[in-house]
Amino acid sequence: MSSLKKQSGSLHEKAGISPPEITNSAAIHQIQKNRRKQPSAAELINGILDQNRTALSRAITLVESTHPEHAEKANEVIQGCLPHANKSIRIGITGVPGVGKSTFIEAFGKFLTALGKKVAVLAVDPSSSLSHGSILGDKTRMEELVKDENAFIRPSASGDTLGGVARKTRESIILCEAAGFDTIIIETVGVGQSETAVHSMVDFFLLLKISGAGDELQGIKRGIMEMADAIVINKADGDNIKKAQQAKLEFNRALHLFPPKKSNWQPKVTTCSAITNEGISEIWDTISQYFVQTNASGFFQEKRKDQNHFWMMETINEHLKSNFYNQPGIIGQLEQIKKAVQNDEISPFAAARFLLSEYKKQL
Ligand SMILES: Nc1nc2c(ncn2[C@@H]2O[C@H](COP(=O)(O)OP(=O)(O)O)[C@@H](O)[C@H]2O)c(=O)[nH]1
Ligand SMILES: [Mg+2]
Repeated sequence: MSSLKKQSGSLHEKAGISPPEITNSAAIHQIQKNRRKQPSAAELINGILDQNRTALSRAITLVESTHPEHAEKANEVIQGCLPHANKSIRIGITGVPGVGKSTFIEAFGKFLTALGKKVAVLAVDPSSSLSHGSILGDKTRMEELVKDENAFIRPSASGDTLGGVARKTRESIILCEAAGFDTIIIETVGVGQSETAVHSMVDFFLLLKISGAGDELQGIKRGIMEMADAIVINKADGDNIKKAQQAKLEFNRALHLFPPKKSNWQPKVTTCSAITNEGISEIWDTISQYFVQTNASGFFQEKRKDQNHFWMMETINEHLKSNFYNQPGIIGQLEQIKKAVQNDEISPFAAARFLLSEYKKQL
């Protein structure tokens, strides 16, 4: 750099030798080389179908990328994997922080790999953008599952809207299935709307609870109870066993008050301990029963079709919404129109119609 050459001082030890460049050209060269080495979509697809975990990880990173350039390649990879997907069962697990989700997934995951299953664990946690995914922080709780060659654990996509995180997770499910994982576990925290998003991408939805101070049903969102195909009362060990049994009775009673599900499945309540493994195999029995029943009735396939339809509509809605709000013509007028609505100068409907017509003009 010429500006540096002109400088004199202690940095110039020998005359005639130019100072090192501020940026290391060797490093740049290496980075460029690596970039060139980025696998093509076809290479990624082949890698995934060969059950290569590096290819799977890379493809998921591509799916999670917000870079517009990556979107096209990600689509190509997903499209190539799609014919090989769909051959798995997808289980959603939710519950408030501290209920034992990660510990449960470690125990349950190990149980499944011991049965010869290939288990992929993904997370939907839009609140984790700062901590880079709850599962990553929890990997210590999944110490053995992380090392298991029949398990694949991926922390949640970070820094996005719930819709964005959910889409990425759905696409990652396809990639994991194409890579030969037959059991997909999606973890989500029991806050916000993320349960609904997860419910609409899994076949079986499991709500994890712990027994509390007596009134078990207090504070539980009715909508979540209605979504659950099983309620599992965790930490049923030591002094907790009796309380857990009591909670089981209460939940069973409450569940019977709900109208029958479209699946005709009567949700089950069980207790377990993710620490002692007590009750883990019974949970798998319940899930297996569910699959036998819903496969026989045709509900299983029907639900997946509905979910595909739902996600197509969701993706369109998300896209249209962000497209609308990001139009320069809308950005410029939105605040002003909002104020006019607040001051009763224009009706909310007329305001909306006006903005939509402004939007159409720009298309
Ligand atoms: N006694 C007991 N403790 C448990 C059980 N499952 C989880 N824990 C403990 O509960 C705490 C929270 O567990 P964690 O898996 O991180 O919960 P998460 O936030 O839902 O993922 C940890 O200290 C676990 O060791 C269980 O079955 N029995
Ligand atoms: Mg956790």
